[in-house]
Amino acid sequence: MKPLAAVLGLASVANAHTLFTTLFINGKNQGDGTCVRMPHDGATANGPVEPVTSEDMACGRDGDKPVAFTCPAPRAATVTFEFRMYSTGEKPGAIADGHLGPCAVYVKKVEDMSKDKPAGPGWFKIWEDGLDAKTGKWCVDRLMEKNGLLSVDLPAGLPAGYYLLRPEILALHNAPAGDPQFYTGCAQVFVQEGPEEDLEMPSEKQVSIPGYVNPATPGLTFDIYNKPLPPYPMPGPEVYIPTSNAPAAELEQKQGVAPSDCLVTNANWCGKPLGAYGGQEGCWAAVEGCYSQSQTCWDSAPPSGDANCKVWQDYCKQTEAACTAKNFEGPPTFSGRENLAKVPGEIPKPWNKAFKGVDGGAGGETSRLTATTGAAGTSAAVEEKPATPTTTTTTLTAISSRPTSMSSKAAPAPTATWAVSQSPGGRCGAGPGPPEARAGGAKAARLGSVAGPRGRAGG
Ligand SMILES: [Cu+2]
Repeated sequence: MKPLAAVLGLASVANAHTLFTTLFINGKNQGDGTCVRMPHDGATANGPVEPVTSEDMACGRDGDKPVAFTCPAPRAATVTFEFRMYSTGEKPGAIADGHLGPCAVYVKKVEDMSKDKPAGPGWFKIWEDGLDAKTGKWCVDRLMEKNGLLSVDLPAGLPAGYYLLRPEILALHNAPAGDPQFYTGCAQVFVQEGPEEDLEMPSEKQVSIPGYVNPATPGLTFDIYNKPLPPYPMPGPEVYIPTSNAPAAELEQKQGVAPSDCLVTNANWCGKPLGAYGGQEGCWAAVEGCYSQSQTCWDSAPPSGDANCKVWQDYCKQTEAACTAKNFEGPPTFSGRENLAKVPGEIPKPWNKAFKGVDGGAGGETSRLTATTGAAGTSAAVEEKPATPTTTTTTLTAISSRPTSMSSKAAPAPTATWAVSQSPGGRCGAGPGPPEARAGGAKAARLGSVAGPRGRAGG
């Protein structure tokens, strides 16, 4: 009989999973939830996607709904994905203990960010990390060491344009019981410059999501509690790094551009300046307009948080107070400060670099990162990170062949209202772990004390 506290503690930990919330481009924080598609329901947002054949596998639950902003990225930028156990980052933690398994990053080029479906063909994998046979450590172990921050270099061979970037974690703690747990979401990114030619993608390197894995895929049924561990069969296609010797071309971003005059943003919402006014009527109209924007902010705030909706609401209160005090000239100067969740650690350099073959990372049995042959210059350019051949850069301004929806207007923010509840809910399953892990002991009990409601056992 196990100590009750340990069992409950483990169950609580297991109920907290992970969620991709925040994107960094060349180390710069884009803002919590900015350019990120994530589930709308805060109560279950950090739960796994299921089943593995569902369309939600592409960009997670609600991943078919575009967000208003698409973040611009220079050619060959380093992008970093932040995974949080608690969606708003109000408590530390990247992913629940024991959720061991591989990670990967997939990319899909889209023509129209507001309309193209993420589910379906056109995905390829630009990075992966599995099991290090020497140390027995998984990608998730490395991700936890790096505080949930996963960095990859975008290939210099990506033509300029719109991309969905899809980091994926596969937690295998319950896999032998038929419950492999995928955690994923998508970032909307605009690559500003790239080779002036179409993306060349060999058919064997691209996959459909869903479709690229099924419940019987060996990497999804793998028993991580086996000793010794056999080599891990990475699911999905081989890594593919597009390369090109074509001259570079810049493209102008038309879709998803964040307005330049936002006083404050929250995820994909922008607080627009209140127009100048004088007189009682104008004052109260401004207050009303301010609260109306505020409502849009709350309604659109994703599980990653609403801190800047509060900042904006304070501004509305300030405006209202001025009207009440009969100071009818306005608006008041906005003095709120944009509020970002604390970044949990240093932005890591990419590890397990695909560009150099097996290198300074997992390596080991599962690594099959072969540098793409040819175009060695491109590889080097990525490694050193400067060399965009500016002498040959041309600027493509007209995007005449694109549909009319390529307007510069941002897509409307989702209008659905959802609870920004942060209780780490959802089913997880403690898994048929080894006895020592199940017993948990002091560590599990201690984690349990901070990890959430104790009574909620996983399914
Ligand atoms: Cu979990």
